[in-house]
Amino acid sequence: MKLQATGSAPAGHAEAAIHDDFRNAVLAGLAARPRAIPAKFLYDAEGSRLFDAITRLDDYYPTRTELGILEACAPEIARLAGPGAVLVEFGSGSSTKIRLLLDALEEPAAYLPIDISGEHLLRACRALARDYPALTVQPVVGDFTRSLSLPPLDRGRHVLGFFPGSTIGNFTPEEAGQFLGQAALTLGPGASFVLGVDLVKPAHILRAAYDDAKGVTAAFNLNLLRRINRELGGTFDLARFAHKIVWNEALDRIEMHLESLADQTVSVAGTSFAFAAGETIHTENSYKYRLDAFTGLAFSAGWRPLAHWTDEQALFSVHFLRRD
Ligand code: SAH
Ligand code: AVI
Repeated sequence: MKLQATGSAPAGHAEAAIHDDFRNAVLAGLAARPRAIPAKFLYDAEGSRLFDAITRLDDYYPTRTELGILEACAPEIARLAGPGAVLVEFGSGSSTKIRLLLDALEEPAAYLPIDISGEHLLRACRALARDYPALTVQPVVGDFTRSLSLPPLDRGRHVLGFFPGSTIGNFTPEEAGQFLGQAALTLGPGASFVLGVDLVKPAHILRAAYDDAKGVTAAFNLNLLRRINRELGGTFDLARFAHKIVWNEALDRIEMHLESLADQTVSVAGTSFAFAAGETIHTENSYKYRLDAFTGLAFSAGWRPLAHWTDEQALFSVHFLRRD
């Protein structure tokens, strides 16, 4: 097993930085109008577990659809990437999808998964290192929207970035463009980048996926309040907030909110926040793209779109980009 404890910063240091960022974002986000907390904070250990449960729901089409596309296009990705590649994954979660690429690629050299959910990341990497004993696995606990110190990439090898799950859809298009530009710098000249991007589709499919019949997405959203209570001394009563989704057709995005069910006052880290009944905290955007809009965005950020694949119903897409 070659699981290397890396990231130039020790994991404890990264966790402390994430905690400070969480505190500042929650206090600022609850004071703002409209109230909003960045979606990256949905992922503590329990949030990652609940997200995994979402991916197994019949209502949540993105995971199984993307896995189907990746299974079909993995040989082509392997051909485009060539042998001995170094893989860098953004928001790797349980590191499930990377297995399809690892199985198809010729002698991948190393795997650097980056995730903000540290405990979950390290557990996933232990399992992966057991199953791929020849692979060097170097987990990096951190926030990929901040400047990250990655272990040095072997520039003699082809670098292949991987950003599946349509996590890029949790950025605004402007932020997505900035992320793609930054990733081009991080991955370096000649690098390739494989991304999963969810597509615009009829509203009823989206509503079922983000307000599933079993209530798992509701639990995922409400877990943010439980995290605030535990980590920031919050006093949220989870029974007095409800999961709410909005399909914002003008902006092609699903919004997740937590709606106050009553007039109430909540305290976080010693600061009080008054909520009126019906007022919401905006907790996530999930943008859906049209194919040409996404390839245009990637091109503007310095990437050449070389190929893309979709499923038969055009629910989801996988893109292969290259930079000069
Ligand atoms: N790639 C997996 C998981 C997607 S869920 C899949 O396709 O199924 C989104 C993942 O990105 C979570 O594991 C979450 O912890 C991570 N994540 C979200 N925002 C992040 C950020 N700013 N920095 C690092 N990781 C982040
Ligand atoms: C990780 N991300 C792309 C998921 C999505 O679909 O936007 C997170 C999620 N939110 C609710 N369900 C799943």
